[in-house]
Amino acid sequence: DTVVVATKNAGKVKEFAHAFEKLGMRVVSMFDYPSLPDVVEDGVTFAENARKKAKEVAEALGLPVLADDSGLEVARLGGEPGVYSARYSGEGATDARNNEKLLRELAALGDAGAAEGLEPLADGTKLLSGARFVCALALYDPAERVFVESEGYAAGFIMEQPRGGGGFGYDPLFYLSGLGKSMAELSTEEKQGISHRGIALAALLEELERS
Ligand code: ITT
Repeated sequence: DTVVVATKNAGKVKEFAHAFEKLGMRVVSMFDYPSLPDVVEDGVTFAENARKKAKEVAEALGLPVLADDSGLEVARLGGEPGVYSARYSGEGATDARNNEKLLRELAALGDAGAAEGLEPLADGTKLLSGARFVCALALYDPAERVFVESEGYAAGFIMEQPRGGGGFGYDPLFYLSGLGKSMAELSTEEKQGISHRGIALAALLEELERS
């Protein structure tokens, strides 16, 4: 009834804890194992990094471990920051600095090459680019030496100004046109229903039920 998640991201911990609580399970994270060394995330894909995190931590603990590698792909930036989303603003990166850097990079493009269909919102807020969140999940069982993997995506737009106080990371800048809200304006429960992480987790649980 305990799931080990190989993450040191408090936002992810909160979302996994919420999801697994509904299944009667408790989540422990790398905050509970402070002496484990950080996994070097040098993969070129989300899936590769998720597998690496799950396997290294699972082998160190001798337990099945779930890992999440995720990020934001911005169309007008050619898919950046992608796998570099956590450290986009460099040494000492924080969510706030990463968001500032994202707005700076998009502002530097000016209106040139702006994607079509980016009408401002009703209050005049400009949309700067199409974007999507990606989440790759990997569950590794060190006894069986098998992976179960899944991916999830959430499509939206980058707004010129942040909105909402929920979520984490790039959520305040990520506008969901279907809901007319930013990802940071959703409750944890609502975010779970539509997010890259919620979708990837549902797929992983389905896969586990089949196997
Ligand atoms: P762990 O590796 O310890 O899990 P991390 O923050 O380094 O934590 P990643 O390497 O997967 O995790 O980087 C993910 C980054 O992508 C994260 O720091 C956010 O900036 C962004 N991100 C991922 N999921 C997000 C979400 O649901 N909402 C907003 N931003 C998200």
